[in-house]
Amino acid sequence: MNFETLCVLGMGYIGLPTASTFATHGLKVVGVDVNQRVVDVLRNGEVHIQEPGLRTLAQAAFRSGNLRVSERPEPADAFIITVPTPLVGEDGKRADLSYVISATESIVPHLRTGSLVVLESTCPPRTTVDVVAPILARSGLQPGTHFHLAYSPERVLPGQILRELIENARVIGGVDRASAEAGRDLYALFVRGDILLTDATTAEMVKLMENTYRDVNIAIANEFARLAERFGVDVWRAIELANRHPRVSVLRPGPGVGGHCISVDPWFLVEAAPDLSTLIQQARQVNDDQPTHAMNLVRRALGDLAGRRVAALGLAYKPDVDDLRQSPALEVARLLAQAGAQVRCYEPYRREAAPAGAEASPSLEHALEGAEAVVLLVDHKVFRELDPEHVAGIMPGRVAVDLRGAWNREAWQTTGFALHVLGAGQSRG
Ligand code: SAJ
Repeated sequence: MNFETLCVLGMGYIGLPTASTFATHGLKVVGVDVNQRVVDVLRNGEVHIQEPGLRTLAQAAFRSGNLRVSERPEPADAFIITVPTPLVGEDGKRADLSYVISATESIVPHLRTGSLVVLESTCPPRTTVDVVAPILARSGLQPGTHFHLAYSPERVLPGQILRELIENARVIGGVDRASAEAGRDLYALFVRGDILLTDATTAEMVKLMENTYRDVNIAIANEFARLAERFGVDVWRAIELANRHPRVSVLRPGPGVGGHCISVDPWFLVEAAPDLSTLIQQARQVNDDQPTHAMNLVRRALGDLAGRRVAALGLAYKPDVDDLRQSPALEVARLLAQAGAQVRCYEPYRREAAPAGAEASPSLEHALEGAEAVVLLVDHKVFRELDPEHVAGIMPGRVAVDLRGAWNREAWQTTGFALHVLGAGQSRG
């Protein structure tokens, strides 16, 4: 199939890079967002998302004349839906499909015979066939008969989106074979990784399996860390040794799992089939409990938290990003403050950020001033390379807690710090 025009609905973390990449590969693209502020920012040639290389790419796309933004969709050969599917509900664990539904509805008047519609938003299994297809059929055209309909998950890692968008293997699931092939023809414009065709529901499940697999594997690493603390074993060394087995690859323990993907997506499977997903639910529970475990580690290191001055380094959900969504680091800092500690947070990518009850520090030095303990919450590069001598020159206390297994133990200990590392049990011989 040949494509000349494309309409991308949702100019977020995925939609904007996707629209820009198609535009720089020759398609005439309209990027649609219902948020007027987003449209205004983009119309001014700026971007509202922090992602390496994105500003340059988007500006090149605008300059080429191939990318425009609009508040509403327009007729096009293909439509890609990249809107959020947040968790809602009383327990906060149910997928909110309202953005997917309204984006789909907004396409209906513009559908033509031979159009292609691709859903990229992460959704519970069967959303493409049970939710999207019936809405599009209101046009009088039938998916698979008059137009093509497919699901294709994005799989890019925040921080490396532009490269992974092009290089990663791409799964495209059609409601019929012709739909999958039409999707392949579209993404082949820029994807250099393999393009793998399947049906729509399999493609939805693949996405959820990928992130659930990672969540469950991080949960077991976190549980290993707790067990190691009990048995007087250093989990970091134990993992290193276990990973020398040719078929074992244990992930890294830490203060929990955050971000808008891995801590969210497993719930889409749980919601769809709670009776069949006990392991997935348990893993979520382990990872959600991990900030409390981390807070207790700091409590043990200091003896008591009430009134104690703590410097918390990093709030982002993972290293070297500015994203605080569902961040376990933020939660640990909040729990420390709630337990009575006087917490100063320093997040180099978001200097104004601090959870309720804690103070935001504009600099590392400000956070360390007067601190009795320093806690490494996120292993940003600047923190991994922190010189304990420099730290010791500023803070009066000599307690350090490493929740990421990132600091050189000898260096910190020889500087006089009592270093407590998550998962490193005190050896009893
Ligand atoms: N984490 C650990 N230990 C580890 C690895 C990660 O505690 O060994 C924590 C991180 O600190 C972070 C969380 O897990 O809080 C998630 O980070 P991540 O880097 O594993 O993943 P995300 O959420 O940034 O991106 C994931 C990716 N999925 C997989 O690697 C299977 C990405 O490819 C997906 O596109 C993205 O989710 C998404 O949008 O779904």
